[in-house]
Amino acid sequence: MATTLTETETVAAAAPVRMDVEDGIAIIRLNQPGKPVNVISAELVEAMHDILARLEGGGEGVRAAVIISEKKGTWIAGADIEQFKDFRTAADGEHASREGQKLLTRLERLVMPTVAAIDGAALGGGLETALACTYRIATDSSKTKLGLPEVQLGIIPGAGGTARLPRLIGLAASLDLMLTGKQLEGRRAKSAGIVDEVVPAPVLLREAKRAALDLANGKLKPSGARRRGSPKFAENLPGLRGFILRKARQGVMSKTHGLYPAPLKLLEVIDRGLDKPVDAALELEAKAFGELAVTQEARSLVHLFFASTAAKNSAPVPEGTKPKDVDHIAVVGAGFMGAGIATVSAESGITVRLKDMKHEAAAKGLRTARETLVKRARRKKLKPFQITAITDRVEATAEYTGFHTADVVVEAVFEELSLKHSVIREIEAHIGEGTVLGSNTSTIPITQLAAASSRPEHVIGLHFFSPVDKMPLLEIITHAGTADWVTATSHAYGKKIGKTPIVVNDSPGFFANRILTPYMAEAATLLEEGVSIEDLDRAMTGWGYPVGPVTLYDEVGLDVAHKAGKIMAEAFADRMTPSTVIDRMVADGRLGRKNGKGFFKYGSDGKKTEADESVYALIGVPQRKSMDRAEIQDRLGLMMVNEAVRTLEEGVLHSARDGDVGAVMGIGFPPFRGGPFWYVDTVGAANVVERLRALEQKHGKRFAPAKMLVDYAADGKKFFPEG
Ligand code: 3H9
Repeated sequence: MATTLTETETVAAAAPVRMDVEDGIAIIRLNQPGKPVNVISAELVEAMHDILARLEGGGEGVRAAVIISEKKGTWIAGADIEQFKDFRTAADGEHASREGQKLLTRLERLVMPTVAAIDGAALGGGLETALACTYRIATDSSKTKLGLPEVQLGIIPGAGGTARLPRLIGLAASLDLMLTGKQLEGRRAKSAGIVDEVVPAPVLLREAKRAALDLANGKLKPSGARRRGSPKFAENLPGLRGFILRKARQGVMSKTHGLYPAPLKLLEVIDRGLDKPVDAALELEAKAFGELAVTQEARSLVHLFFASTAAKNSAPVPEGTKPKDVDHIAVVGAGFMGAGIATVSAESGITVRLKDMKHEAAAKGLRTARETLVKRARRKKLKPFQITAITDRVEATAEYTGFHTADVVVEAVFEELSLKHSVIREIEAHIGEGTVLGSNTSTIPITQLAAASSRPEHVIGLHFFSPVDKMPLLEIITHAGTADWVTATSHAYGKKIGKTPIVVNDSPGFFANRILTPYMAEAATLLEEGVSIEDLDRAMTGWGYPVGPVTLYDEVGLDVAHKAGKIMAEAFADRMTPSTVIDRMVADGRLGRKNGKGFFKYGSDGKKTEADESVYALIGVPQRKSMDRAEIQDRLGLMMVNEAVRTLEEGVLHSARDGDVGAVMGIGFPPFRGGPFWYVDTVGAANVVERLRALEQKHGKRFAPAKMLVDYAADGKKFFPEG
């Protein structure tokens, strides 16, 4: 039965934390007023200290405590990232880290057992709070995610995570989590040894109270104590720890080229702290946290966090526009993209009709979708019946049956205007009045597609990126006649399937391909000038792109790049007219990785082996020429940045924020640079204009700075004046 300790024990309803005592157990309930999620803010820290002081006071019959959240979908989402923007010096960040550590050390040292009852996200400082508890129970809800994603914000865990996680689950397993920012659902967290039990959400509190009592009665042992003999002990063998750390460092360097300080610092902190008492390890952690929190890399990544969250949470439609619920969709075209769209939709609880012209093609798409779904579900450690429930959501068909109930239909047929026109007409004969008709095109203007439609206001572009289950961006393209509810519904659909949607206005190449094309065209020009394939790729991975432009040509397919390049050149001849390099490659039957013949050679397993030297003769370059890496980086990097600014100037983009999100999530613009607009703010518009002018003088008009850039430089303006 619930009894109230004293009047003061129950903190006022508006407080971020409330404590009630039920059957000798303190139930600490988190619910920050006015915030969408619980975050470790100064007020939460203060309120938790008050509660800990009461518990330390003893008496009152409290034998154990349970920490639970009253916010749907989150336990604790970590430190309040908003406060990072106020850090001016490393000392500010270090102070914040020490405050977090102090609170959690106090929690850890309570004489009574504590149980973290986790339903929803326990990320960063959230998981660190759970690690300071004696015992952890998570729910099996898909919203429950545990992880330390700090490196994705350019920092490291700062509230004890670097010290406590390796001591709980071992070095290799914790590095895997901390270096990747991976988030684990309940069952995977249990296999990893992070949580002790997984239960269904409705019984969480009951089970947490039971565990708390059992711990208090000595019937249950605290976490960690039962894990002796686990693989982490082998990690103390001489040489093994050094080997794990060296391997991890190599992995970081090959992925990041040393451009991200946080993962390297993380390895250093863990290496130096692992043999020390926890207090000394925390000292190292706080110092490193402070240093990292004020780096340009961290500021850019924090910018991206808020930019992408805002893009996800707001569509550019008049206030009050209601999106339709999206529970059932149909996809026309069961190829690689169509199957991918079906996969991510089914995974998010949507039922899908996957249609192709022939039964065999539809069945093949269905197989692809189901195989991917099973793989992903197994990784999440879902039970067989849950996997079946997901895969059963996709059905294949060669007819238009079931389309009349679809909330959204996505056509993902071959990229050809006349084909898409006839498919749009066919679809329209089978759908209801309230169905959104989305086209997964990457190049064809939506206005042209809508021209074939009897209800153009329903037509919208839904540009997915390949591979659909991995790429986080959905570029939504409206034409002048798209209805607001269609935009709102498409945005809501994108969010529901876990994508970050940006909405842009129709224009050749939309946003992502528009800024990619001149970058790729310039790469071809550099090849023609004699720069080697390797130098080009290395220069751009060295600037922070995940792959270089020449590799990208081969990956995308030279025929595809060729076709897209021609369409773009028609619209923007002054700066996107491609060199003859790609023409010659295609004429020689080189399509890239898909036919094992491109700028690179490929082994029988389809893996890239080395640059194909015979390409140089083919493209008419007898002699290689070495070029300063910074010059290559400027020619390519600024080409993209300049084009991005033009799209904002022309109103293709609704905001610089969307441009940063689209460039990073859609085409791999280096996240630590924050996106093209954030990059301009970082180095200054005047600096970018000056560099573009120098390139213009040397290489011609295609480098002429966008008017908006020139204006910003003249006025000293920023795209993000609030920082
Ligand atoms: C850290 O913990 C450092 C420590 O180690 C050391 C400390 C000393 N702060 O994403 P949503 C806002 S670093 C501030 O749409 P969902 C978000 O901006 C932190 N605000 O919901 C949005 O605002 P708005 C490590 C935050 O259900 C609203 O909440 N933690 C924070 O799709 C809803 O967000 C992370 O990196 C925050 N920590 O997903 C986790 N979190 O409504 C970051 C959210 O104005 N957060 N907001 O647009 C997430 O990954 C997701 O938000 C989460 C919820 C999974 C929690």
